Amino acid sequence: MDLKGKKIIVAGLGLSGKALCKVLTEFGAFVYAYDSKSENELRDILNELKDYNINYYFKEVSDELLKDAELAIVSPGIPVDSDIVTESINRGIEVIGEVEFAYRISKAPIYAITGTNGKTTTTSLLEEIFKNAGKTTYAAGNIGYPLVEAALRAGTEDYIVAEISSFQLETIKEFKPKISAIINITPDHLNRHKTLSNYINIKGRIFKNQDSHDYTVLNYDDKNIASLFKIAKCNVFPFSRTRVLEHGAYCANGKIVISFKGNKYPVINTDDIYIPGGHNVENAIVASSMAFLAGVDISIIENTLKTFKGVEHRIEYVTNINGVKYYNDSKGTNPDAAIKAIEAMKGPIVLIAGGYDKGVSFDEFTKYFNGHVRKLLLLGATKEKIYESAIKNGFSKDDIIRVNNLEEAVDEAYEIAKPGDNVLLSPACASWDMFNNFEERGKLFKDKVNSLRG
Ligand code: UMA
Repeated sequence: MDLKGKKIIVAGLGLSGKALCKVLTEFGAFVYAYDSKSENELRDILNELKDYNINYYFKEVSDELLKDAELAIVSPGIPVDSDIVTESINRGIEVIGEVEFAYRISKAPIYAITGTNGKTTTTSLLEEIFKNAGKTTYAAGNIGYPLVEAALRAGTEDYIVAEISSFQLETIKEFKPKISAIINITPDHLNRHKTLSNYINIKGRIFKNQDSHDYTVLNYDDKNIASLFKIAKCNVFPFSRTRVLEHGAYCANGKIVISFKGNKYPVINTDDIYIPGGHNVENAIVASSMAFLAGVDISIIENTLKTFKGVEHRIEYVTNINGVKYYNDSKGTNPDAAIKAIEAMKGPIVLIAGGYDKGVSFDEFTKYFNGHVRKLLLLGATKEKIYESAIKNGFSKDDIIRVNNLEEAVDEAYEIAKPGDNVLLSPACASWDMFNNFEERGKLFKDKVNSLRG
């Protein structure tokens, strides 16, 4: 891609924007970076980019920023109806997302995974399987390492495993993964995507450019994915946890089995998968299917599933204090993810929940409390919304405590938890009302929990 001497707009100066600025400067482009925040708010990132020749524009989308630009590359967090996107389009400037740009410059094949939950675990698991198969592999995308950086580094013989969000899929055009997968779909990000059916269609964009030579791995049990089976132009490789499939991957008699071209390949006993919980069986089936279709030996897949220890911030065991186990599930950023974390706990739960309001209902989540959650600690923007929903679903108001911040939540949890309890941070919400990201929230939780030992 020849970008030398071209004026390119980079919209958003977070992780993706920072990586784009660096890569584009290396390609010899004239970089015009825009962010709706003020210069002062972005001081740290500007400092990191001080050695790069970049023109900055803050807050307003100006004529000077747009004039003669050939391409605008947007960060995932920028909605498609924002000023920078609409005004660029009005001027005839091509607008693409960071993922699309990464695809255009990548020499390595991209194995792309989306879904509402399980993306990070499945991405890391597939990365590990490919590494164990001897491939130099980069895990990138929504997982926190910008895809554009991986695309710059990876050579033709290497593999990229990309965790892809709905935000990122909105701004792809030619993006064509080697193999794609949709793990599951439940309501999420409806404040941006408005309706569930719009969210489902955006998820389906992951395979829109794949053709009859390619595979997409789709969840056969998920009613929200049913409509996507019909529109895929590529080969669909279905998976099911409940039904035996003639073609696809499934669970039967406690085993994951792959059925392909008339042959059956037993992969692993589900009890031998190191990471616990039914949702991780789903993640394991998806990673196994993608690896199998990529030509990896079953024995390598099996051995990786036996040893892979999971990812940070996803039902991550922190410590045991006085017989109480503490778990960090800061990545539980929607109700369905938090339900899965509750399901995975053995014993009563002191649950810390609440955060940024994405406009989804909490009723399925609070219905699940019965018999699992002993005490509920609420914080953040959705505090009252979850409170109302919990009361409506029969949870006693005597068992709910509202707190002002995460530190206070941990202190309260420490006071009320009894030996045998699990203190679980699984907010069912994004972190953006109180933190920059879920990692920051999870780290603070772990630091605070570990300080209790003292
Ligand atoms: N900004 C604007 N205008 C806007 C909105 C944002 O200028 O209308 C600016 C902000 O002021 C900020 C910058 O854009 O300076 C932030 O961009 P961003 O929100 O795209 O964040 P990045 O740091 O680039 O991180 C993004 C993903 N974040 C989001 O999609 C919100 C990260 O996913 C991803 O790891 C990273 O790209 C990798 O390149 C995180 C996430 O929360 C994990 N994802 C959501 C989720 O998983 O639920 C989708």
